[in-house]
Amino acid sequence: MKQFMNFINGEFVASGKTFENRAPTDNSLIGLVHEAGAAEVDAAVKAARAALRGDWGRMSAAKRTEMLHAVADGINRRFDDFLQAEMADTGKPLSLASHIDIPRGAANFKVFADLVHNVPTESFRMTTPDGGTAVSYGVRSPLGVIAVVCPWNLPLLLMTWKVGPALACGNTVVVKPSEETPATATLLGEVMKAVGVPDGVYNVVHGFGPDSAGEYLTRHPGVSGITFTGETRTGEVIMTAAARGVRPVSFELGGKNAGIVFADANFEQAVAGIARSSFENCGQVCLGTERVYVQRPIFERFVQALKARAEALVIGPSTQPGVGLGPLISAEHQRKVLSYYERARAEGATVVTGGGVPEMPAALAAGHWVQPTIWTGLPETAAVVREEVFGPCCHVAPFDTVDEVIALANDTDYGLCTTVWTQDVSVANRCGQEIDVGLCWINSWFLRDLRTAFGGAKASGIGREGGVHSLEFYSELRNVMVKL
Ligand code: NAD
Ligand code: 6OD
Repeated sequence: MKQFMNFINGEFVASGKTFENRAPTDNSLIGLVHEAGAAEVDAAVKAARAALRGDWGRMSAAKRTEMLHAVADGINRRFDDFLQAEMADTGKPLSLASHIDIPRGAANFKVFADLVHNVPTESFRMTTPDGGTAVSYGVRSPLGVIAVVCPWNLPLLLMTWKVGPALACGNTVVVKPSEETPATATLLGEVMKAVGVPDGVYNVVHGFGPDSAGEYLTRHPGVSGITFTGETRTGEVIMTAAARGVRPVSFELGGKNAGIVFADANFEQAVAGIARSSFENCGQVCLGTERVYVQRPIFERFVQALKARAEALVIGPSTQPGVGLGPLISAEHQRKVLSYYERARAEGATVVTGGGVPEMPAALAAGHWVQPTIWTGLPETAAVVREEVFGPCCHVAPFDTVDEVIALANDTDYGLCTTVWTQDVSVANRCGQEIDVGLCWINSWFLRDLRTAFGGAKASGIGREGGVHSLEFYSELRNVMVKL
């Protein structure tokens, strides 16, 4: 039986308490996860703190960069192991995991390792009151021990997106992967060890949130800062924990993102783009589109074309040829998504396609499958138009004017992202500047440049990561004033 152990101070550590890790595809048992209790979390934080004072703390920035490149190369060397582990834990299609999750998992180390060398700090020269001169300059130092609390939808990508810059800035980390997806964070421990990252720099504690590793870690006084990706209401709880000791937080939270298609858009590209943003990763992407607004002249045609795309998606396990839609992560999440499917119907939706569970072969019947689903005809007050479902579904509504659609897009507590499809540069830029989100994609979706700011407005997050913004969170900027 496969065992997913905690990784503390360079060693894999068992605990007296385990829980099952099951495959979303068929509910088969993948292995047992060793849940970290308060003692294991304390040991991990202490190891991380000690490492700050050890070889890692004394390491030159150049050597650290070399080491993080070696970590990326180590992931790439074991690409297939990471791929298999991610596919087993999530059930996502091989095409997705092999093109996005694992390559980005490696790239996150290289990009930030290189970036730290290319970001300047400020320097000022001034005349002092006695007529002399002083020069001041900034230096960045690590924040300390960073708690990295992760979700299950893009496990390696989202974890390394934070671990990469945290380590590049000289911090040490304690990672709490989602209880649903323990595998790739554990595997990364093996890579860290193999390439010689000093013990205690990268630690992993497994478990749940409340009364488990997540709570013990975020409450631990030895943690200097918390970076979290997950649900908005979990963010609220973690923020309370962070208040003790006034620890900084960086939060990437939920969304209810609008996709907007103007009548002048390249029709085929817009349909393909919205199909991707609504259904990719079985709709379990925080950046996904669950509210689609289409300009009236092309509304009916668009709905029919999106329906055709949804119905053409091959539903199945990761390695089945041509598969485009995997299962949801868990039975609990499947129940949640199906309850929204029910609610949409009860609130009067026209179900354009989907709305239930697909028929699957007997071997996969215990998996957490749902049909890609499109609704029309709901008021803006309907639950599936207001609340994050996190499933392969969207509501499509018509609109007439730019003012109207910007107001519709902004009528939400969330503010993560939007995807806008138009050929009109002025309209595109109005949307980019007037929709209250952290990220606006024009004629594209999930197109990433890791040097740019990433994060959400309103209830979708606190702070920005990416490029220099990551360095700002993961380091303390000190000012040194020299009287000459
Ligand atoms: P979640 O909030 O349930 O869990 C995320 C992590 O927090 C898990 O590791 C969990 O164990 C831990 N956790 C839960 N309660 C905790 C507590 N009280 N204290 C400490 N840790 C706790 O989220 P999820 O279901 O894993 O992920 C889906 C959610 O994440 C969606 O809302 C999605 O929009 C969001 N998300 C946002 C982004 C983004 O970039 N904005 C990216 C991915 C996912
Ligand atoms: O691409 C990224 O860096 C990122 N943070 C993606 C988030 C996806 C959410 O599900």
